[in-house]
Amino acid sequence: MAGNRTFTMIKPGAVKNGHIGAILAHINKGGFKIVALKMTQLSKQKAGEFYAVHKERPFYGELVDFMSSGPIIAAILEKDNAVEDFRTLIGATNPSEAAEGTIRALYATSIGENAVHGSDSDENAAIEGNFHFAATEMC
Ligand code: 3AN
Repeated sequence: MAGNRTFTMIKPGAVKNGHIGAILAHINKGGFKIVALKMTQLSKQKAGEFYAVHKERPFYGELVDFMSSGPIIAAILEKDNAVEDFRTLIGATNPSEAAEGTIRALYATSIGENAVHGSDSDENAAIEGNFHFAATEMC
């Protein structure tokens, strides 16, 4: 159903720092149901494709290098108003501007290494979910 799913990644920094369990618990406590989940590592090429929309931005190379630097957790989440509510749960892109108690305020170390990704529209949530998961991997 449109509007009730979003896509997230727990980024390499948060995985490396041991925050997978705490972040998944935070997501569940926020009312999201996990309907697809995997641990994987993006190649540079795949990370570049995922963030192609940012190709012209000055941080693109750094972003691709970071996102392919170690394992990530990819997940599809379900809740009414999923995209907007998840962006509220994770907080602002820059952790120094993220509201208290949000995932980025708690677990991000910088604007580049900001703990989690959250889709910015229903359309991108579907594209990003399909980028990482086959239909048989989604419940
Ligand atoms: P969000 O992830 O909050 O939607 P976007 O789409 O503007 O933010 O940026 C995508 C990713 O690019 C961010 N999650 C972050 O990792 C990285 N990024 C954004 N702005 C910067 C920046 N000024 N310097 C370094 N990395 C950045």
